[in-house]
Amino acid sequence: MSQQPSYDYENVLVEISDGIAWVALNRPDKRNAMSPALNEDMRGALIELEGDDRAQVVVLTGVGEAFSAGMDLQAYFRDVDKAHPSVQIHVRRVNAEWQWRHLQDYSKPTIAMVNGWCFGGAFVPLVSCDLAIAAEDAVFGLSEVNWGIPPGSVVSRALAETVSSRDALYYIMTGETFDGTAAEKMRLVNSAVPRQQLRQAVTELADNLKDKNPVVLRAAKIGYRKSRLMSWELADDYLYAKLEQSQYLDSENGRESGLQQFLDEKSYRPGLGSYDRTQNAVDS
Ligand code: ACO
Ligand code: V55
Repeated sequence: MSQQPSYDYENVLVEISDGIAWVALNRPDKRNAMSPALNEDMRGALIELEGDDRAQVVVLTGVGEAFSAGMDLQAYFRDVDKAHPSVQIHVRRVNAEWQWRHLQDYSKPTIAMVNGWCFGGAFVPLVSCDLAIAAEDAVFGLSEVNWGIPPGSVVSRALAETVSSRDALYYIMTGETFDGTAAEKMRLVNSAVPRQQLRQAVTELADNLKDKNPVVLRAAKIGYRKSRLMSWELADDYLYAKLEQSQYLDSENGRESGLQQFLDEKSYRPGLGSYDRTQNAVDS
Protein backbone atom coordinates (compact mmCIF):
# COMPACT_ATOMS: atom_id res chain seq x y z
CA MET A 1 0.00 0.00 0.00
CA SER A 2 1.45 3.32 -1.02
CA GLN A 3 -0.52 5.58 1.34
CA GLN A 4 0.65 5.36 4.93
CA PRO A 5 -2.06 5.49 7.59
CA SER A 6 -1.78 8.18 10.25
CA TYR A 7 -3.06 6.28 13.32
CA ASP A 8 -4.55 9.42 14.77
CA TYR A 9 -6.50 7.97 17.69
CA GLU A 10 -7.36 9.41 21.06
CA ASN A 11 -7.58 6.03 22.82
CA VAL A 12 -5.05 3.91 20.95
CA LEU A 13 -1.33 4.45 20.45
CA VAL A 14 0.33 2.83 17.42
CA GLU A 15 4.11 2.71 17.00
CA ILE A 16 5.73 0.84 14.16
CA SER A 17 9.40 -0.02 14.29
CA ASP A 18 11.45 -2.77 12.63
CA GLY A 19 8.36 -4.45 11.20
CA ILE A 20 6.56 -4.67 14.55
CA ALA A 21 3.42 -2.64 15.22
CA TRP A 22 3.02 -1.92 18.92
CA VAL A 23 -0.66 -1.21 19.43
CA ALA A 24 -1.43 0.02 22.91
CA LEU A 25 -4.78 0.72 24.52
CA ASN A 26 -4.23 4.27 25.64
CA ARG A 27 -6.40 5.26 28.59
CA PRO A 28 -3.86 4.72 31.36
CA ASP A 29 -5.82 6.91 33.80
CA LYS A 30 -8.76 4.52 33.39
CA ARG A 31 -6.53 1.42 33.39
CA ASN A 32 -7.32 1.05 29.68
CA ALA A 33 -10.94 0.18 30.37
CA MET A 34 -12.64 -0.35 27.04
CA SER A 35 -15.17 2.36 26.21
CA PRO A 36 -17.21 2.52 22.99
CA ALA A 37 -14.82 5.23 21.76
CA LEU A 38 -11.76 3.06 22.45
CA ASN A 39 -13.45 0.19 20.63
CA GLU A 40 -14.04 2.38 17.57
CA ASP A 41 -10.38 3.43 17.64
CA MET A 42 -9.13 -0.15 17.98
CA ARG A 43 -11.29 -1.32 15.10
CA GLY A 44 -9.90 1.48 12.96
CA ALA A 45 -6.30 0.82 13.97
CA LEU A 46 -6.52 -2.92 13.20
CA ILE A 47 -8.04 -2.25 9.79
CA GLU A 48 -5.37 0.33 8.97
CA LEU A 49 -2.55 -1.92 10.15
CA GLU A 50 -3.72 -4.77 7.96
CA GLY A 51 -2.94 -2.62 4.91
CA ASP A 52 0.30 -1.17 6.24
CA ASP A 53 3.33 -2.85 4.73
CA ARG A 54 5.58 -1.52 7.48
CA ALA A 55 3.86 -3.85 9.97
CA GLN A 56 4.64 -7.56 9.70
CA VAL A 57 3.57 -8.47 13.24
CA VAL A 58 1.03 -6.78 15.51
CA VAL A 59 1.54 -6.63 19.28
CA LEU A 60 -1.42 -5.69 21.48
CA THR A 61 -0.64 -4.13 24.84
CA GLY A 62 -1.60 -1.30 27.18
CA VAL A 63 -0.11 2.06 28.10
CA GLY A 64 0.78 2.37 31.79
CA GLU A 65 0.15 -0.20 34.49
CA ALA A 66 -2.75 -2.05 32.86
CA PHE A 67 -3.23 -4.33 29.86
CA SER A 68 -6.93 -3.57 30.23
CA ALA A 69 -9.28 -3.38 33.22
CA GLY A 70 -12.02 -4.85 30.99
CA MET A 71 -15.12 -3.10 29.80
CA ASP A 72 -15.62 0.47 30.99
CA LEU A 73 -18.36 0.13 33.58
CA GLN A 74 -19.44 3.73 33.10
CA ALA A 75 -19.07 4.31 29.35
CA TYR A 76 -19.77 0.79 28.05
CA PHE A 77 -22.52 -0.20 30.50
CA ARG A 78 -24.16 2.61 32.49
CA ASP A 79 -24.11 5.27 29.77
CA VAL A 80 -25.34 2.83 27.13
CA ASP A 81 -28.17 1.64 29.41
CA LYS A 82 -29.61 5.15 29.14
CA ALA A 83 -29.31 5.37 25.36
CA HIS A 84 -31.66 4.18 22.61
CA PRO A 85 -31.67 0.34 22.33
CA SER A 86 -30.08 0.54 18.89
CA VAL A 87 -27.05 2.17 20.50
CA GLN A 88 -26.41 -0.94 22.58
CA ILE A 89 -26.55 -3.10 19.46
CA HIS A 90 -24.06 -0.84 17.70
CA VAL A 91 -21.72 -0.62 20.69
CA ARG A 92 -21.67 -4.40 21.11
CA ARG A 93 -21.10 -4.92 17.41
CA VAL A 94 -18.08 -2.62 17.24
CA ASN A 95 -16.70 -4.23 20.40
CA ALA A 96 -16.98 -7.73 18.93
CA GLU A 97 -15.54 -6.59 15.62
CA TRP A 98 -12.13 -5.71 16.95
CA GLN A 99 -11.98 -7.91 20.07
CA TRP A 100 -12.48 -11.16 18.27
CA ARG A 101 -13.84 -11.05 14.72
CA HIS A 102 -10.95 -9.07 13.21
CA LEU A 103 -8.31 -10.49 15.51
CA GLN A 104 -9.27 -14.12 14.93
CA ASP A 105 -9.28 -13.54 11.19
CA TYR A 106 -6.23 -11.30 11.11
CA SER A 107 -3.92 -11.66 8.15
CA LYS A 108 -0.79 -10.87 10.21
CA PRO A 109 0.54 -12.67 13.27
CA THR A 110 -0.69 -11.14 16.55
CA ILE A 111 0.85 -11.26 20.02
CA ALA A 112 -0.79 -10.09 23.25
CA MET A 113 1.78 -8.53 25.57
CA VAL A 114 0.04 -8.58 28.96
CA ASN A 115 1.82 -5.84 30.86
CA GLY A 116 -0.55 -5.56 33.84
CA TRP A 117 -4.21 -5.70 34.93
CA CYS A 118 -6.32 -7.94 32.70
CA PHE A 119 -9.97 -8.27 33.68
CA GLY A 120 -13.25 -9.56 32.25
CA GLY A 121 -13.76 -8.36 28.70
CA ALA A 122 -9.98 -8.08 28.20
CA PHE A 123 -9.83 -11.87 28.00
CA VAL A 124 -11.53 -11.70 24.60
CA PRO A 125 -8.77 -9.85 22.68
CA LEU A 126 -6.18 -11.68 24.79
CA VAL A 127 -7.39 -15.08 23.61
CA SER A 128 -8.07 -13.82 20.10
CA CYS A 129 -4.41 -12.90 19.59
CA ASP A 130 -2.45 -15.82 18.16
CA LEU A 131 0.11 -15.86 20.97
CA ALA A 132 0.45 -14.22 24.36
CA ILE A 133 3.27 -13.36 26.75
CA ALA A 134 2.58 -11.92 30.19
CA ALA A 135 4.61 -10.26 32.90
CA GLU A 136 4.90 -12.72 35.79
CA ASP A 137 3.27 -10.16 38.07
CA ALA A 138 0.43 -9.19 35.72
CA VAL A 139 -2.91 -9.68 37.46
CA PHE A 140 -5.82 -11.45 35.76
CA GLY A 141 -9.40 -11.92 36.90
CA LEU A 142 -12.94 -12.73 35.84
CA SER A 143 -14.36 -10.03 38.08
CA GLU A 144 -17.88 -10.09 36.63
CA VAL A 145 -19.44 -11.94 39.59
CA ASN A 146 -17.75 -9.44 41.91
CA TRP A 147 -19.89 -6.63 40.56
CA GLY A 148 -23.03 -8.54 39.78
CA ILE A 149 -23.07 -10.02 36.28
CA PRO A 150 -22.12 -13.36 34.74
CA PRO A 151 -19.39 -13.06 32.11
CA GLY A 152 -21.04 -11.80 28.94
CA SER A 153 -20.17 -11.51 25.28
CA VAL A 154 -17.72 -14.32 24.45
CA VAL A 155 -15.63 -14.11 27.63
CA SER A 156 -16.51 -17.64 28.79
CA ARG A 157 -16.11 -18.94 25.25
CA ALA A 158 -12.62 -17.46 25.17
CA LEU A 159 -11.75 -19.23 28.41
CA ALA A 160 -13.05 -22.53 27.06
CA GLU A 161 -10.73 -22.06 24.09
CA THR A 162 -7.63 -21.88 26.27
CA VAL A 163 -7.90 -23.23 29.83
CA SER A 164 -9.38 -26.33 31.46
CA SER A 165 -12.98 -26.39 32.75
CA ARG A 166 -11.65 -26.66 36.30
CA ASP A 167 -9.61 -23.47 35.99
CA ALA A 168 -12.30 -21.65 33.99
CA LEU A 169 -15.13 -22.39 36.42
CA TYR A 170 -12.95 -21.74 39.46
CA TYR A 171 -12.08 -18.21 38.34
CA ILE A 172 -15.48 -17.47 36.76
CA MET A 173 -17.26 -18.46 39.97
CA THR A 174 -14.90 -17.08 42.62
CA GLY A 175 -13.86 -13.86 40.89
CA GLU A 176 -10.40 -14.39 42.43
CA THR A 177 -7.36 -12.95 40.74
CA PHE A 178 -4.33 -14.92 39.49
CA ASP A 179 -0.93 -13.77 38.27
CA GLY A 180 1.02 -14.17 35.03
CA THR A 181 2.89 -17.21 36.33
CA ALA A 182 -0.44 -18.95 37.04
CA ALA A 183 -1.73 -17.84 33.62
CA GLU A 184 1.23 -19.57 32.00
CA LYS A 185 0.66 -22.73 34.04
CA MET A 186 -2.98 -22.92 32.89
CA ARG A 187 -1.88 -22.11 29.31
CA LEU A 188 -3.89 -18.90 29.06
CA VAL A 189 -0.59 -17.39 27.85
CA ASN A 190 2.38 -19.00 26.14
CA SER A 191 4.80 -17.80 28.76
CA ALA A 192 5.29 -15.43 31.66
CA VAL A 193 8.54 -13.52 32.09
CA PRO A 194 9.87 -11.01 34.60
CA ARG A 195 8.51 -7.56 33.87
CA GLN A 196 11.92 -6.14 32.84
CA GLN A 197 12.19 -8.84 30.18
CA LEU A 198 8.66 -8.56 28.79
CA ARG A 199 9.33 -6.25 25.86
CA GLN A 200 12.49 -8.14 24.91
CA ALA A 201 10.71 -11.52 25.02
CA VAL A 202 7.89 -10.21 22.83
CA THR A 203 10.36 -8.60 20.41
CA GLU A 204 12.24 -11.89 20.01
CA LEU A 205 9.03 -13.78 19.29
CA ALA A 206 7.87 -11.09 16.86
CA ASP A 207 11.26 -11.11 15.12
CA ASN A 208 10.97 -14.86 14.63
CA LEU A 209 7.52 -14.47 13.06
CA LYS A 210 8.27 -11.44 10.90
CA ASP A 211 11.05 -13.28 9.06
CA LYS A 212 8.69 -16.02 7.93
CA ASN A 213 6.87 -16.22 4.61
CA PRO A 214 3.73 -14.15 5.37
CA VAL A 215 1.46 -15.95 2.92
CA VAL A 216 2.31 -19.33 4.40
CA LEU A 217 1.99 -18.03 7.97
CA ARG A 218 -1.44 -16.59 7.28
CA ALA A 219 -2.71 -19.83 5.73
CA ALA A 220 -1.24 -21.79 8.66
CA LYS A 221 -2.88 -19.74 11.42
CA ILE A 222 -6.26 -19.24 9.74
CA GLY A 223 -6.28 -22.90 8.76
CA TYR A 224 -5.74 -23.95 12.38
CA ARG A 225 -8.40 -21.67 13.77
CA LYS A 226 -11.12 -22.45 11.28
CA SER A 227 -10.57 -26.21 11.10
CA ARG A 228 -10.54 -26.65 14.89
CA LEU A 229 -14.21 -27.45 15.21
CA MET A 230 -14.75 -29.02 11.77
CA SER A 231 -15.31 -32.69 11.14
CA TRP A 232 -12.20 -34.53 9.94
CA GLU A 233 -13.92 -34.91 6.58
CA LEU A 234 -14.35 -31.15 6.13
CA ALA A 235 -11.00 -30.29 7.70
CA ASP A 236 -9.18 -32.57 5.27
CA ASP A 237 -10.69 -30.85 2.25
CA TYR A 238 -10.46 -27.33 3.71
CA LEU A 239 -6.83 -27.62 4.80
CA TYR A 240 -5.78 -29.01 1.40
CA ALA A 241 -7.62 -26.08 -0.17
CA LYS A 242 -5.73 -23.76 2.19
CA LEU A 243 -2.44 -25.37 1.21
CA GLU A 244 -3.15 -24.96 -2.47
CA GLN A 245 -4.41 -21.39 -1.91
CA SER A 246 -1.11 -20.64 -0.23
CA GLN A 247 0.87 -21.93 -3.21
CA TYR A 248 -1.33 -19.91 -5.55
CA LEU A 249 -0.91 -16.67 -3.58
CA ASP A 250 2.74 -17.08 -2.64
CA SER A 251 4.60 -14.81 -5.04
CA GLU A 252 7.95 -15.76 -3.50
CA ASN A 253 7.28 -19.38 -4.37
CA GLY A 254 8.33 -20.64 -0.95
CA ARG A 255 7.49 -24.30 -1.40
CA GLU A 256 9.70 -24.61 -4.48
CA SER A 257 12.56 -22.78 -2.76
CA GLY A 258 12.17 -24.96 0.32
CA LEU A 259 12.28 -28.16 -1.71
CA GLN A 260 15.14 -27.02 -3.94
CA GLN A 261 17.37 -25.79 -1.13
CA PHE A 262 16.96 -29.06 0.78
CA LEU A 263 16.79 -31.67 -1.97
CA ASP A 264 19.14 -30.17 -4.58
CA GLU A 265 21.41 -27.68 -2.83
CA LYS A 266 21.39 -29.38 0.60
CA SER A 267 21.85 -25.93 2.11
CA TYR A 268 19.55 -26.29 5.16
CA ARG A 269 17.51 -28.81 7.14
CA PRO A 270 13.73 -28.10 7.25
CA GLY A 271 13.46 -29.86 10.61
CA LEU A 272 15.90 -27.39 12.13
CA GLY A 273 15.14 -24.05 10.47
CA SER A 274 13.81 -22.15 7.50
CA TYR A 275 14.84 -22.07 3.88
CA ASP A 276 16.58 -18.89 2.71
CA ARG A 277 13.83 -16.50 1.64
CA THR A 278 16.26 -14.21 -0.18
CA GLN A 279 16.94 -16.87 -2.81
CA ASN A 280 13.83 -17.29 -4.96
CA ALA A 281 13.55 -20.59 -6.77
CA VAL A 282 12.14 -20.61 -10.28
CA ASP A 283 9.09 -22.80 -10.85
CA SER A 284 10.23 -26.22 -12.01
N1 ACO B 1 -14.48 0.75 34.07
C1 ACO B 1 -14.52 2.07 34.33
N2 ACO B 1 -13.56 2.73 34.99
C2 ACO B 1 -12.49 2.01 35.39
C3 ACO B 1 -12.38 0.64 35.19
C4 ACO B 1 -13.43 -0.01 34.49
N3 ACO B 1 -13.40 -1.31 34.20
N4 ACO B 1 -11.23 0.21 35.74
C5 ACO B 1 -10.65 1.28 36.27
N5 ACO B 1 -11.40 2.38 36.07
C6 ACO B 1 -11.12 3.76 36.49
C7 ACO B 1 -11.46 4.03 37.94
O1 ACO B 1 -12.84 4.30 38.08
C8 ACO B 1 -10.59 5.22 38.22
O2 ACO B 1 -11.18 6.35 37.64
P1 ACO B 1 -11.06 7.82 38.31
O3 ACO B 1 -9.58 8.05 38.50
O4 ACO B 1 -11.69 8.72 37.31
O5 ACO B 1 -11.79 7.72 39.60
C9 ACO B 1 -9.33 4.90 37.43
O6 ACO B 1 -9.73 3.99 36.41
C10 ACO B 1 -8.25 4.25 38.24
O7 ACO B 1 -8.82 3.13 38.89
P2 ACO B 1 -8.40 2.70 40.38
O8 ACO B 1 -9.39 1.69 40.81
O9 ACO B 1 -8.17 3.88 41.23
O10 ACO B 1 -6.96 2.03 40.04
P3 ACO B 1 -6.11 0.97 40.87
O11 ACO B 1 -4.77 0.95 40.22
O12 ACO B 1 -6.22 1.23 42.33
O13 ACO B 1 -6.86 -0.44 40.61
C11 ACO B 1 -7.93 -2.05 39.19
C12 ACO B 1 -6.79 -1.03 39.33
C13 ACO B 1 -7.71 -3.22 40.14
C14 ACO B 1 -7.89 -2.53 37.74
C15 ACO B 1 -9.29 -1.38 39.51
O14 ACO B 1 -9.39 -0.16 38.79
C16 ACO B 1 -10.47 -2.23 39.14
O15 ACO B 1 -10.84 -3.11 39.89
N6 ACO B 1 -11.08 -1.96 37.96
C17 ACO B 1 -12.21 -2.72 37.52
C18 ACO B 1 -11.80 -4.08 36.97
C19 ACO B 1 -13.01 -4.84 36.51
O16 ACO B 1 -13.63 -5.51 37.30
N7 ACO B 1 -13.37 -4.68 35.24
C20 ACO B 1 -14.59 -5.19 34.69
C21 ACO B 1 -14.41 -6.62 34.27
S1 ACO B 1 -15.94 -7.34 33.79
C22 ACO B 1 -16.13 -6.86 32.16
O17 ACO B 1 -15.20 -6.44 31.52
C23 ACO B 1 -17.48 -7.06 31.54
C1 V55 C 1 -18.76 -8.56 29.24
C2 V55 C 1 -17.95 -8.33 28.17
C3 V55 C 1 -18.48 -7.79 27.02
C4 V55 C 1 -19.82 -7.48 26.96
C5 V55 C 1 -20.63 -7.70 28.05
O1 V55 C 1 -18.20 -10.20 30.77
C6 V55 C 1 -20.10 -8.27 29.19
C7 V55 C 1 -18.13 -9.06 30.43
C8 V55 C 1 -16.46 -8.15 25.88
O2 V55 C 1 -17.73 -7.55 25.93
O3 V55 C 1 -20.31 -6.93 25.81
